[in-house]
Amino acid sequence: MEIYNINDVVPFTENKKVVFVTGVTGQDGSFMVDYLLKNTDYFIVGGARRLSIKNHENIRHLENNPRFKLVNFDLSDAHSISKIVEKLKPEYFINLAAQTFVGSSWDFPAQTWECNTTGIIHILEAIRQHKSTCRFYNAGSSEEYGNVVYSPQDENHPAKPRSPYGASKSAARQLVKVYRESYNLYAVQGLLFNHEGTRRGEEFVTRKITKGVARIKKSILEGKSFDTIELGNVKARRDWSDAEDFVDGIWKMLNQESPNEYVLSSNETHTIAEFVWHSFKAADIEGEWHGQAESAEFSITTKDAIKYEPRCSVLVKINPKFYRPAEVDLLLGDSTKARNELKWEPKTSFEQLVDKMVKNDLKQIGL
Ligand code: NDP
Ligand code: GDR
Repeated sequence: MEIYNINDVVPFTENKKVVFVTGVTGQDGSFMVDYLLKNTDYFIVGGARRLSIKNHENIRHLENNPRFKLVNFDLSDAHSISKIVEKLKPEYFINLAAQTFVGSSWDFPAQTWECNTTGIIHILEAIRQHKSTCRFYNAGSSEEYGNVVYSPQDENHPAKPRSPYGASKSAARQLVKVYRESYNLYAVQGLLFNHEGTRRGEEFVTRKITKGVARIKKSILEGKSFDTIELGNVKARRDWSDAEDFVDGIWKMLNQESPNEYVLSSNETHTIAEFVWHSFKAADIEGEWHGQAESAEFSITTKDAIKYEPRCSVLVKINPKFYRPAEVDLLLGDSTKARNELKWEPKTSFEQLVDKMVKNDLKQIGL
């Protein structure tokens, strides 16, 4: 899909009310664009980086949509962000772009901060200067709770981040609040717990598992041996929901009488080990965990197991290279405030989410 320069996109938006969404090549950004095209009449401009190899998989279906255009956007460039707001004068600016991978944030702490924190200053300044009535959403994260002091975590839980990523989101939340209070901007940062789906990046643990399950299922059906899935800490607990449910919550946050902070979560927590079990189950492969810590393994228990060589009975094993320098052991959200005030609630259960992701990955490899 063509990525326009800002001056070239302006003629498409003349006399139209615009929503500007960033991170549209990613999971949430692409689902947000779909949601807005379906539920509103706005013209949507998506922000994307020009890369040498295009990664437009999640937005390919929007190629010929007359209400959607892509513009060059990078969180690290204050000048271009300012120009985008000045020229588009959007009604809403929804920032879903970020350095999103917690694991990488130890390898690239400064770049993580530049995108996730300094980048937010660039956006807030652009809005303040060029369109102060523009409603701004920034994607916040339960990672800011980190080393939790109580469960479940609500909007009042203190920030105790455990990664450069968590720290960058926590600082951004303070900046959004400061600009909201100093300049009377409608600027909100949601506190979103993990959300997944068919467009989830392949490095995140849920998609890594569901893709691995599909690959193994295919090998089993073809009678071939397969490589075991390798994971890090499978005891960590996460509060997982469906990303498609969350974009509705974000839009509701942006359309209240006054701006406020909200947690979005399923209010359930599950270990990575449970996610593994449910994923294989969704592909009709039954297995069980045995062993402890680095020797833990998940192996086939179905009657079919006897058909395979012993080396093919292990489906998942632990590889310490996936451990993080510091771990967030437990996340469990309390989204009561959003459920009461926004009249929002997730529609997809944990089991339905796992099933949907596995079925999607099976379909992608022709099963
Ligand atoms: P993804 O990793 O799927 O997408 C991230 C997007 O950000 C991609 O489109 C990526 O573009 C873009 N991006 C990265 N760096 C830059 C940059 N310097 N300039 C412009 N664009 C950039 O993330 P999600 O959709 O899962 O997350 C959306 C937001 O929500 C993020 O802020 C994330 O931190 C936050 N969040 C996500 C949660 C989740 O569970 N999914 C939970 C809580 C918060 P490219 O394709 O070019 O790399
Ligand atoms: P998270 O998601 O760090 O919660 O951040 P991720 O899926 O990367 O990790 C979740 C948990 O799984 C453990 N884990 C592994 N993780 C990955 N990626 N790969 C593995 O092999 C593996 N094995 C075990 C991790 O240690 C961790 O405990 C996501 C992102 O979407 C953030 O942008 C967002 O802010 C938070 O969710 C809320």
